[in-house]
Amino acid sequence: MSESQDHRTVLLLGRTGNGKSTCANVIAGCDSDDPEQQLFRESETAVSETKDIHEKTIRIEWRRQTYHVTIVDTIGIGDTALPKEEVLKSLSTICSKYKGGLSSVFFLVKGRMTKEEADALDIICKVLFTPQICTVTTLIRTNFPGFMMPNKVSADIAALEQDEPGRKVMSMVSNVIHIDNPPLIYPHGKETRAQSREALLAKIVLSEQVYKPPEIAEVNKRISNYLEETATAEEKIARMEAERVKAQKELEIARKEAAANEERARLAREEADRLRQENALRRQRISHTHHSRSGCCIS
Ligand SMILES: Nc1nc2c(ncn2[C@@H]2O[C@H](COP(=O)(O)OP(=O)(O)O)[C@@H](O)[C@H]2O)c(=O)[nH]1
Ligand SMILES: [Mg+2]
Repeated sequence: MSESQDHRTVLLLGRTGNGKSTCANVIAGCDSDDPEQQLFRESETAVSETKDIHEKTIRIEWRRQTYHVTIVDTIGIGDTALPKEEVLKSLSTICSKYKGGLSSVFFLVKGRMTKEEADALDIICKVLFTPQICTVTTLIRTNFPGFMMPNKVSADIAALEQDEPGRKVMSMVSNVIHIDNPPLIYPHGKETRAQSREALLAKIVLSEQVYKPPEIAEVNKRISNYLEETATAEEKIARMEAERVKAQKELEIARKEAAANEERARLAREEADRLRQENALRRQRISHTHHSRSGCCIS
């Protein structure tokens, strides 16, 4: 499907548990806390409910205009270290599925930004896409109850710029949106989600740029190269670790041998002392007997 005047495609990226599926439901205006009724399955556990790519195209009315928004929910990235084979392969299908282009990429982060999250976005931008994707990428700060308060929002942005992962992500996005999508059972959950939705829809609808992903063949080649490079780096780390463990074991063996040698030397010294004392005692006894005998003769 190619982007037309009334069509938008939104890609949601982020770590598992950062609120991608919830955000997808909020964009879609799906107000249900019954998992069976939800368009995208929200999960209370840290286990990813989205193993692959889930998409839904929704008809949305916004300021008296109708839009068709394709919402693309994805597998978690940056959950552990860098995105690995499974994650990259799963996400690579985006390049063939959305050849028409992506109008918005939402990178969801809650709380402190981790190095793994920042690195994961970096790899995705470089390996799957191209740096131009930044022009349509927005950092979405979820779980941010103060999102309607400008001073809280600017304080959060200033805090993000304080450490390396935050700075890295800020250099890869074109803007930041703060939202809060609490569970619907929370007091004011529904109203809070509706306010978040306004901010998200404005961004989606008003986004006029479209990012066209590279050809899938090129992406697959880049994934293979990346996996090869990282495998070599990982092998190097594993080899260094094995060498460190071996050296530590050798040191331990040498230490134990030295301790055993010292113990043997101590026992030998003790034995020598004991023998010396025995000999001295024996000599004393012999001399005593000799003197006694001589004394007997005199009397
Ligand atoms: N309070 C609050 N909870 C959220 C928010 N976004 C998601 N959640 C909760 O966080 C959990 C994980 O959300 P989910 O959308 O499944 O995360 P995903 O793994 O990124 O798809 C769920 O229990 C949601 O109800 C938010 O903005 N505020
Ligand atoms: Mg999910």
